[in-house]
Amino acid sequence: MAAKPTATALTEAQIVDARIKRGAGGETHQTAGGEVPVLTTQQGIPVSDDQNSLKLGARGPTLLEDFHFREKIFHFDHERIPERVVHARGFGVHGFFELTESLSDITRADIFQRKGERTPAFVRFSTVAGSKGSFDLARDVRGFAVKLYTKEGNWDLVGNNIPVFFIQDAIKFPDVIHSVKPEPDRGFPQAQSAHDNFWDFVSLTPESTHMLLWVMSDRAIPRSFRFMEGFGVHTFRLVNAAGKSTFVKFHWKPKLGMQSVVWNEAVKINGADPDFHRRDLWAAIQSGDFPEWELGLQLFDEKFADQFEFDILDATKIIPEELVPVHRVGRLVLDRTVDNFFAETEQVAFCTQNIVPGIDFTNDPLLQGRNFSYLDTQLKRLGGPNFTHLPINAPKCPFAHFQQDGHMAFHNPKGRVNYEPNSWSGAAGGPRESPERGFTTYPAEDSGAKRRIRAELFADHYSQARQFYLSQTAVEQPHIKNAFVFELSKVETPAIRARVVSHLLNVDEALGKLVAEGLGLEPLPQAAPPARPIVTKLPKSPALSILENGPNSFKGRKLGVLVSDGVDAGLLAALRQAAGAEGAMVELVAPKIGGVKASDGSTIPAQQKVNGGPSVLYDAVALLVSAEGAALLAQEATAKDFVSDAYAHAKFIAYVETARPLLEKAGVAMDSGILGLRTATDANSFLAACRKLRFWEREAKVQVV
Ligand code: HDD
Repeated sequence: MAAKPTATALTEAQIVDARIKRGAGGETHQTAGGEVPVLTTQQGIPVSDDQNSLKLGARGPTLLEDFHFREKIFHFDHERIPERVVHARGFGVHGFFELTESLSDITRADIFQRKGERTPAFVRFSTVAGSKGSFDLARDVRGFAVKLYTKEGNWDLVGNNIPVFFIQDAIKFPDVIHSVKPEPDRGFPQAQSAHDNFWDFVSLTPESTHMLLWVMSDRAIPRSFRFMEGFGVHTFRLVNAAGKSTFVKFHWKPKLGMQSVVWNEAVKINGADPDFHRRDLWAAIQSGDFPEWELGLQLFDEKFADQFEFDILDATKIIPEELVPVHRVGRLVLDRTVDNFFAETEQVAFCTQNIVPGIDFTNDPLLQGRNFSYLDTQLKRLGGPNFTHLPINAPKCPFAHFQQDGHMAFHNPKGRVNYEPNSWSGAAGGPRESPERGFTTYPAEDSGAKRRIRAELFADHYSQARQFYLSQTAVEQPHIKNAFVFELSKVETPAIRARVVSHLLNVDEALGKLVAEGLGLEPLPQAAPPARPIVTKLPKSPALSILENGPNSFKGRKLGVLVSDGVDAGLLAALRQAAGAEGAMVELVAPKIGGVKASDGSTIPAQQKVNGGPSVLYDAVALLVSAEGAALLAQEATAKDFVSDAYAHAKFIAYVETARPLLEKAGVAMDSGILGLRTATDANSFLAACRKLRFWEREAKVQVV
C-alpha cells in the first residue's frame, strides 16, 4: 500500500484499497473461481495450505513452528475490542449536511456560513442499555450521534431521540447506568429497564420523572431510526464573529415524520428480526431511499433564559417549541452504508468536547461531565491516544500539531521540530497558533463559592413531566400508562412499585391512579412530597405528541402481502403500483420462499416464508390468497398469527373475498380499518387509508387488561 506518512489522514479509499489488495505484493493466481490474489500471512508470506495445520505425521501433534497457524489464531483471539459501556449496540452510516440558510450573523462556525454547502457526516444510531448483540426493539432511548467533518475540524453532536435525560449532574451517570444494566449478581435482564434495580434507582431520584414519561411513551419504541427525532439535549452557545453569544438547542426533524411500533409488536419483532432497525436503515439506503432530517435550532438569549420558568442548564427540561419555535436551517441526508462495520461503526469515536469555533458549551453540569467521559472512554475502547488516526475519526480538513508517538501512530510527520515555541523559521518551524482563526472560549462571567450543590430551579421535577403527559393524545396516554404497568409488573419488590406511583400522582393524579389500578396496588400510596410547587398550568405542547404530528403518508413504509398459489396477478400488480406511487415498499409472504403460481400462470418469487415473515415486520398487510390458499393457510398457525397480530396491532388490512375464511379463523371482527380489494381503485383507496399508519379506533377493543 502506498501509505506514506503525511500530515493528513489516510482516506477511506486508501484503507479499502489496502484491504482488497491483500496478496503477495498484488500477485494473483488462477483458481477455479478465476484470477484471485494469493493468500498470505500478515507478513505477506504466501500460504500454500490454509486447510491443515502442520503436523508430525498424519495423526501426530501440531507443531509449534507452524507460524501461519499461530498468527491466524493469535489474530483471531484479539479481534474484539471492549464494547461501549453504554450505547454498545449501534448502526452507523455516512451522509452529508447541507446548509439551507446562512447563520453568519449568529455564529462564526464555518459549517453555518454558506447556504447550499455540504459537509460530510457520519451518524451512529444506538440503544443505550443493551450489549452489542442485543435486540433492536428494546424499550430504550435511542442514541443519535452525528459527526460533522467541517472545514474547521470535527464537530460531534452526540444526542438522543429524547430531548431530556434521567439525571442532572454527570456524577450520577454511573449509578443510573449500573441500575439499568443487567443486575451484577445474576447477569440479567439484558437490554431491559423492567427490573427492580432500575426502578429502585429512578424512584429514589425524582429528577428522572420527566425522562421516565418519555421512556414509557412510544418514543422509546420507534418503528425505524428513519422515523424518529433527534435532539442535542443540552443548551449550547452559538458565537458570532463579533463575539456575541446566542443560546441554542439543536433538533433533528425526520422528513418522513415520526412513527413507533406498539409494545406487543416490539416484543415480537425482537424474536422475528432482532436486527429490525439496522436492517431497515440498510435496506432503505441500499434501495436509494435516503433518509433525511432537517436541522432545527431553538435560539434564545439571556433575557429569555432569565424569565423562563425552568433552568436552561438543566438537562431534565425542554423549552417547548410553542414558546421558542424550531427554526430549520439545513438538512442531513444519509446516503451511504459503511464498507466495513468494525472500521467505521465500531471504531467511530464521538466526543461531546469536539466543538468548532463559533460553537461553545454552557455550564450544564451533565454536559460538563460528558466532556471528560467521552475522550476518556475512547482510550479504553480503542487502545491508545491515536484513535484520531483512524480514517473514520480523522478530520477531513488539514491538521497540524506536535502530538506524537503512542500505540499505532501512523501519521508521523517528518522533520526535526516537535515542540513550540521554536526558533526554526518558515515551514521547518511547524504549525503555530492563530488568535484570529483559532477556537476561543466564550468569556462568560461566572463566580461563586466552591460547593457541591445544584441550582434552585433544578428542583422542579414534575411540572414538565405533567406537561408532557397532558400533551399526549387519547391514544398515546394509555400507552404510557400501560408501559408503566408492564415494567412495574416485572419489579419484584412491592415497595418500589409504590414509590414510582407516589411520583406519578404528582405528574397527574389520574395517571397515578390508573397505574396503581393496573398493578393491583392497594392502598394507594401518598404522593411524594415535591421539593418545589408543581406548575399545573403549563399549556399543552402539541409538538410533544407523535400522533399530533403524523406524516399522513405511507412513504418509506412497508406493505406485507400474504399470497398463495392462484393469487390474482392483476390485482397484485395493481397493489404494487399503488404502493410504488406512494413511495412504499412491498414484500410477499408465501407458504414457500420459491414463490407462488399466479392466476396467469407466472411464478412470482416471495421474500419471506410465512413462518419467517410475521406481520409485525410490516406497517400494513394485504391478504391476496385464493380460495385453496385460504383453506390451506387457515390451518397454519403462523398464517393465522399473521392476520390476528395485524388486527391486534391496529394495522390496516386489505383482503380479497377468497381470504375471508382466513380472517374468520384468525378471530378478526370486521371494522372500517379492514378494506375489501377487488379493483385497482380499491388498491389505491387502501394505500390512501394506510397514510394514517394505524386504525387506532380498533386498539381499545383488543386491549382489555
Ligand atoms: Fe453518553 C456514549 C448520548 C449522557 C458517557 N452517549 C453515548 C452515545 C450517545 C450518547 C448517542 C453513543 C455514541 C456512539 O454512537 O458512539 N449521553 C448521550 C446523551 C446524554 C448522555 C444525549 C445526555 C444528555 N453520557 C452521558 C453522561 C456520561 C456519558 C452524563 C458520563 C458522564 N456516553 C458516555 C460514554 C460513551 C457514551 C461512556 C460510551 C461510548 C462512548 O461514550 O463513546 O463516554
